[in-house]
Amino acid sequence: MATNLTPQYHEAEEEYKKAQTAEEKLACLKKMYQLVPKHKASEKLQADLKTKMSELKTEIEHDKKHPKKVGVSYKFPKQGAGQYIILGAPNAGKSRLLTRLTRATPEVAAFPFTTREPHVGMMEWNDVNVQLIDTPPITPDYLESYVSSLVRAADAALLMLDLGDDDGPFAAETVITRLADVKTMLVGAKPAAHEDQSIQHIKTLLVCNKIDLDGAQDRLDIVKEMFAPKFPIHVISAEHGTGLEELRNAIYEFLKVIRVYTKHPGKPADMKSPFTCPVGSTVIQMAELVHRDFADKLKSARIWGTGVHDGQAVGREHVLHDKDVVELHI
Ligand SMILES: Nc1nc2c(ncn2[C@@H]2O[C@H](COP(=O)(O)OP(=O)(O)O)[C@@H](O)[C@H]2O)c(=O)[nH]1
Ligand SMILES: [Mg+2]
Repeated sequence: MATNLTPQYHEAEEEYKKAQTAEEKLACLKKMYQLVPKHKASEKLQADLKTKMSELKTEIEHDKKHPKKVGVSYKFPKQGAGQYIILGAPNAGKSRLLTRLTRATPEVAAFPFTTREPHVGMMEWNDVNVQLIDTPPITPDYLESYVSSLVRAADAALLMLDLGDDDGPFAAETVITRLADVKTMLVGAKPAAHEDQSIQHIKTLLVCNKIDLDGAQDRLDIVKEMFAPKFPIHVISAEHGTGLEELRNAIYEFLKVIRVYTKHPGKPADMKSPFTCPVGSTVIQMAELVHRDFADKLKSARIWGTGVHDGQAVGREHVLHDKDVVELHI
């Protein structure tokens, strides 16, 4: 049955098709509904319009309660043996630490909120690199949403604490609670299993900075009471370089990875750029890192290193050790 729609109705429908937001769409639908001739033949159309209007109202209500996050977002593809995110309150020395451990050049300044966007640098540790990301500060009323996303994506975190400030330990506690509010838990060690899949645990080193300043030692005692043994604690002066080499080692070791060097049959091993894989990785897991196809294609492997004779043939499930040299046969 024809519904004899008016040109005005068709106009409203055109507008509806171009509408961008839920509000605009709803306004157009209301107009269309008014313009539909109210008779038997248009009953189905009237009902359809009503359904669409009610769906849009629900959508608008939902968006009001859960505003879509607008604004910047950053992604840093992982490079090197692992990715750390540097976190902390304003002025804790996050950016200074990045300049000390990498060649990155974020601004360092004696006033808060100098760092407005993340900076990334590669920290050398022997023959591998660890990726460090410096971030804007986290305070009771300031947490960029992309920062929590970066934390959740990282392999580990460095939580910087300012020993030059009486408030330092509490400012660090705030960072922990702010992130916990968004289901991102900084922990000293990842739990073996946990029920709530929406919660992300990030293993974290607590880095107490500015040990060179007056009163830092006393504040460190408070820190230990508050945070030991929850987090591994490292004490440094980013400004003076105290404790930095120990921290560099700890950053690498905390990743719990091993270095594996590859070699081609009949050729010397490539001892310059090892692959890194989690402690406990097997030959087949390492082969997958080298090339996705290798998992299927791998026929055998020979190993030089820990617990094997030089060039010993091993199976796919053989567990690798740090500094093993592996020859993959496909
Ligand atoms: N005395 C002292 N000052 C430091 C140390 N580390 C950083 N600072 C200073 O603290 C201020 C804030 O440092 P910055 O790295 O910009 O902090 P961020 O806001 O956490 O990135 C700057 O003036 C730094 O020079 C340190 O170990 N000792
Ligand atoms: Mg900074």
